[in-house]
Amino acid sequence: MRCLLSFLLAVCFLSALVQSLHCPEKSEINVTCDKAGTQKYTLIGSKYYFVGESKVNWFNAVHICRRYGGDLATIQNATEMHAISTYLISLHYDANRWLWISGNDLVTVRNFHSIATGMPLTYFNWSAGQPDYPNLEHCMHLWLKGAEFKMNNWQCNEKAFYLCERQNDARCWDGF
Ligand SMILES: [Ca+2]
Repeated sequence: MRCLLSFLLAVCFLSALVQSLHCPEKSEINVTCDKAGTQKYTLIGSKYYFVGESKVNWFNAVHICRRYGGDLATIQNATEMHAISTYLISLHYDANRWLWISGNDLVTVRNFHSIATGMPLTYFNWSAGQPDYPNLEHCMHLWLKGAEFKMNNWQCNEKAFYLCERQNDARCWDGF
């Protein structure tokens, strides 16, 4: 009897171990923050995002994303850009659906940084002729141009929808 119990415990332990090693990513997660309620994020490519359904200026979009455990999206490479564009098109988002993202050159004109990471942006997918109006348009958004969503700079106090990305809980750590 004791042997059988030990055997069963061992099986349980091993199956739990295997399960923890094989951890399939969920297609959606629910994030709950204090007083802000629960926000559903959807896996798009390798990150979780949600699209804001209200039109707000860029500064307010920064606040709203953070309130729900996210940041305005920082698109870091062509793979992420393509995944987001494909997803937005699958939702039938059209050329009227402009979405704020994290890039801005509010500090130094033409030196775009992410408000989420504080780092200079290294990937851009500007639409033709962008960025323009260097002293007027300091905040970045996505818009549908032709067959895909691309980047534009626009006036930060204008109102648009927004794309939030789940915050990385382990963004920084002690290295000393
Ligand atoms: Ca522009």
